[in-house]
Amino acid sequence: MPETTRLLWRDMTVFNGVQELTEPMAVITQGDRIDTLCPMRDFDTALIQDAHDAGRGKVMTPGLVDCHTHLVFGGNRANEFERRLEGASYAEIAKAGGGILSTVRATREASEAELLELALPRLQALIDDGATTVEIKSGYGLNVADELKMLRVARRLGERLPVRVVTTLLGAHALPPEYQDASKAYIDLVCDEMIPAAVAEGLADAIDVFCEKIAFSVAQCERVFQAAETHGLPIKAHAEQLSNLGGTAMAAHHGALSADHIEYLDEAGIEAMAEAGSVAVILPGAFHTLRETQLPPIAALRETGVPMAIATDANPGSSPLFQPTLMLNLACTLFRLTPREALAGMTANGAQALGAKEFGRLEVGALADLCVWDIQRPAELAYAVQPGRLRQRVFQGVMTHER
Ligand code: DI6
Ligand code: FE
Repeated sequence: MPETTRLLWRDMTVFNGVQELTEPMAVITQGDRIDTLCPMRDFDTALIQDAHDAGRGKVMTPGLVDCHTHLVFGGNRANEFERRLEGASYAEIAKAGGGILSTVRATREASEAELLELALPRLQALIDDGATTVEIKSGYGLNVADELKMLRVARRLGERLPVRVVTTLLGAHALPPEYQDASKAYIDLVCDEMIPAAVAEGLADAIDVFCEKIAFSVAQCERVFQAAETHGLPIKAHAEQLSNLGGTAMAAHHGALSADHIEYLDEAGIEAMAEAGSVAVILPGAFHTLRETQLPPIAALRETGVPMAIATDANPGSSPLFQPTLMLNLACTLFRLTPREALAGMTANGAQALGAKEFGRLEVGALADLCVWDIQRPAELAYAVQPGRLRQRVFQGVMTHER
């Protein structure tokens, strides 16, 4: 088969990123785009001309979009996992210099080449489970050189594997030890040096912050957003994960693409998100791993019409889970999303959380990122946790996986 070609599927059950289409469909890709998406009863056999017959009668979805990950890191935190089993909390471990800071030490020690080798199998795991777009954050370097090192690794990952990598600078993730009691000076560093340096090298597609008692205040995060705005970069926030500080509302007022976690989000925050058109990125893997009990306000988000995305939050501490379809299941079982909402959360709404319109949906003209699954109905993807159901994966019109 040529690199990109004309691929044809018939009698497909299609989840288009928003909903399951009611009729069996024909789908044709041409080059890197979706060329035809039509009900079988309108299918014209002339369309078969020159097309490679890629199969029929299966479930097709957009390629999955994992819009929130921390895939690049050194070391692991199995020891903290064990400590939490003995009763220590995530916040306690963080305050005692573990948590994010323990990964910072390991990440600073690792070279760019080492970090790349460590991250490749993690990214491959996401790809093997259907991801075609993966956002990767920095945030374990916490100085200019090491944050840029992480972002360079993220860019290289996207060159090494057939996946779209979107990068986010998360300099304001935690206060590094050398800035103890000098958080203002650290925020100055993020705003005045880190962001400009990342921009100069073209390494950041967006800017993120961790707005939390164990991280940075609303006012500090707002300064970071102002610096991002100066450089024309979109923003997003880890907010309302462990407490309600109001970071989400502030981020929404600055036009944030998304607010992520948001277990403790209140009415005012939801209203602000609705007004700004921000996406609520919910992260059931972190909720599960940390055994949180405060549920994100799903019903209110749904009623207010705030789009919900779902992501792995894949990271060494709060979500060492590298399986996108597991998140579909957890979003339904833990957060009571419907399978349709969960799937939209990892396709169209995941793309929206990245400010993207060209992927995450199956529609004519969209990029041909798609997955064909060995199941009967789209809901099965959320219902069962069962690796190995990915039959075909197409990235930008190229078949990268077929079995
Ligand atoms: N919230 C998270 O879930 C990740 N970062 C953040 O601000 C966790 C990062 C870690 O524990 O290493
Ligand atoms: Fe995160």
